[in-house]
Amino acid sequence: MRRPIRKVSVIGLGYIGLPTAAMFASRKIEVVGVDVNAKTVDTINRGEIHIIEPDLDMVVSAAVSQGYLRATLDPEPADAFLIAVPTPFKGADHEPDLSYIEAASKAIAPVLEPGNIVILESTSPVGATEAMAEWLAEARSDLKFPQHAGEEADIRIAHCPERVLPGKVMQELITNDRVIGGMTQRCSLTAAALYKLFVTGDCVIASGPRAAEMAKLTENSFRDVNIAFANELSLICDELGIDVWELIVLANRHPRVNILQPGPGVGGHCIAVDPWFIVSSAPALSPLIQAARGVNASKPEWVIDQVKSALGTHLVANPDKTAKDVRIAVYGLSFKPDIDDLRESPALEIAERLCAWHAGPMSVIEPYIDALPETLETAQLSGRSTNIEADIHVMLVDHRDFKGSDRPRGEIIDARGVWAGTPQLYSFIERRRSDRVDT
Ligand code: SAJ
Repeated sequence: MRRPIRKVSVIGLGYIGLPTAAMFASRKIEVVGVDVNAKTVDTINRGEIHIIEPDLDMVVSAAVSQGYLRATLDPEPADAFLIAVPTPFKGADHEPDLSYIEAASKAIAPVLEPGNIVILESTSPVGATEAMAEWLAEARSDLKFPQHAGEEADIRIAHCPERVLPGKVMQELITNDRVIGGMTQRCSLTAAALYKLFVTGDCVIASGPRAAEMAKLTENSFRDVNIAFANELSLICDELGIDVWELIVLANRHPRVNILQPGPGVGGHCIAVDPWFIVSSAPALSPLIQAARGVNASKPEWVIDQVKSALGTHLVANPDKTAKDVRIAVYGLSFKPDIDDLRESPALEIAERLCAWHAGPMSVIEPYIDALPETLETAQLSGRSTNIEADIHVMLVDHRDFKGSDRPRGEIIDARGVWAGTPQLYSFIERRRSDRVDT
């Protein structure tokens, strides 16, 4: 039984759920968002947002004022349920934590009706959609589910992983292709019809949820492994006295080479997490993925060591000074350029560890925040000006505001290549980056 989609319920109103809910609502579909956080629910019902994502505020405000979007703490009946809750890992073995998916499944089970579709959007380890289907079936023995009834099921179930880039979510939600892994063919077709309400990209139907789960994990692991290659090159180049930014520009002139950019480490809530979901499913078969995680996770330590050695060099050259007299300037705290998101940020980790270690004054230049986190309370926030007097300059995030800024005087630790090379090389790098990276 397939019924028309009149009402969509989105469970989890975070970085993925809220933009997705707003997108359906902008297409004049009734959307009810469900979240466990009362403050989030209130904020959205006022037409405001609790996260930063370009253009999201306008779409939410319009959708709420026109009556297409509202938020609630308690699930209610709908035609389609989209689950967009966190899937972190737990413990030293990085085991995936499916407790949020389990809780969301148990929360919606009582309101499910024949003809509904339930779609898992959260990035998940292989097998999570089947686990979700079982939690739902256990809670609703009166309904038929696809793992037992196939196409005769009352409820359709699919995995459709979110794949949007923070900072470009409202655009990529529409234009990106969607991978859809239904538990049956009809589950996939129902999910595809739902996304086609706003997606202009292709809805690509996978053989099932396991392939769709693995596809998403593979995309982020691909990026992690490639960034690790760039980060490893940066260490090798430092040892050999070669400018890694120049090296990458040169090597990328080959038609089949496209090396990504080194940095202070890999941050965010996806790329540093998702590879572990593959590793936990096949630990003995994933040495490359594990090694890449190791390379990227150790990069902050390497940057800190560079700062420590720059401080040593500065003190040798200035024997009248002690560490207390040495001024350090840190450029950028967010996990990647041009956003305010500090969660899982290697730049923030480096700044915090330097702040705890350094006896002298520290400035932080971060145009995207108004106040420093408590962990940096002894540092001074300096807005967006790069005209900072300091003895050691540590470039961590290549925000737009920093690019093209003059190389300051003093010791330089440039983890992003902002002050790298000659002006000609710099503008060439910029051209190549805008062609190839993060687009
Ligand atoms: N980074 C580098 N060098 C690079 C590119 C990125 O060091 O050349 C760093 C960034 O600075 C950042 C981290 O990697 O710290 C991750 O940034 P990102 O822009 O690569 O990715 P995310 O985490 O913002 O979003 C990723 C995207 N995945 C892919 O591009 C394959 C996005 O499409 C996913 O939807 C998202 O993960 C997710 O939610 O899974």
